[in-house]
Amino acid sequence: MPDQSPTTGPSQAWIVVATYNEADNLPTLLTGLETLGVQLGVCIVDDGSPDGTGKIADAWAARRPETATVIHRSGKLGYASAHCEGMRAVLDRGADVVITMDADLSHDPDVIPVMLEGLQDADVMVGSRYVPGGRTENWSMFRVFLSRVGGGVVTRLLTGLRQADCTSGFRAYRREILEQADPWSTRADGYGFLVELLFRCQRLGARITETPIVFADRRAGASKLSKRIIVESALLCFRLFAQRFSRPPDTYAGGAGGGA
Ligand SMILES: Nc1nc2c(ncn2[C@@H]2O[C@H](COP(=O)(O)OP(=O)(O)OP(=O)(O)O)[C@@H](O)[C@H]2O)c(=O)[nH]1
Ligand SMILES: [Mg+2]
Repeated sequence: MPDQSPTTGPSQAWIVVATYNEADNLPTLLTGLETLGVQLGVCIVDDGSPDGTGKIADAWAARRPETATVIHRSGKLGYASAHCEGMRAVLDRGADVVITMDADLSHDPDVIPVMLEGLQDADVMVGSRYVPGGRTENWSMFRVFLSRVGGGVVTRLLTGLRQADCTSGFRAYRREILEQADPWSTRADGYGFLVELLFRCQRLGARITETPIVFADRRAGASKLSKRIIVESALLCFRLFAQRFSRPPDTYAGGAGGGA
């Protein structure tokens, strides 16, 4: 049932943060969001983290009932479905902009005002590690290779995506494009979800802009990236390749770009 509590007021930008065992990181992230000086709603989707992340989120949100909400799920149900639930919840609360970011401090909240500004002329803003000014810090050679070749070159070749960073989870979407791209119908579980969502936005003709980010590797907690998620993402790219030629591009009334 949709949450009927009050919303954030005129700006109506909500952040969706998926968390699983981020107790060492979440307090720092929340402080960073609070000190931004931008009015934002925050929705945390926690999957019953054994380390107590959900309790930290509850205590923080209890002090801000109008601008924070926590969704508790019964167990680790996946990155993609956590984002889908969070997106649904904040749209139900009236969000006109939805921002997604990770809780592990890899995404710097200071980029959020830049993204909001960018949405004046775009439907989707991607926090990009691979445009001038962007970079990754302290990543292993394997992660750089996987991200730049698998998530970059190969993904772009197969899907027709035009962005330098197709797998960044730090993004801002206008409400209308998100609703039309329908993230809730994707089958991906891991970061393939991000590729599929961007693919749909591009096919809809959305204006997609990248802004540079410095992506710091997590210092605390464990990565949830698994072999299964990597394989899933690779297979998904082939499915999207087939879709490019088997289905006509959708169109988005608010967009100005072309299909994939
Ligand atoms: N609710 C929920 N959150 C998740 C799940 N898997 C990952 N997350 C969160 O999603 C965000 C990204 O996950 P990460 O583990 O950082 O994955 P990654 O960024 O690909 O990998 P590393 O940065 O190397 O750790 C973090 O905030 C995680 O806590 C999940 O199954 N459920
Ligand atoms: Mg991470």
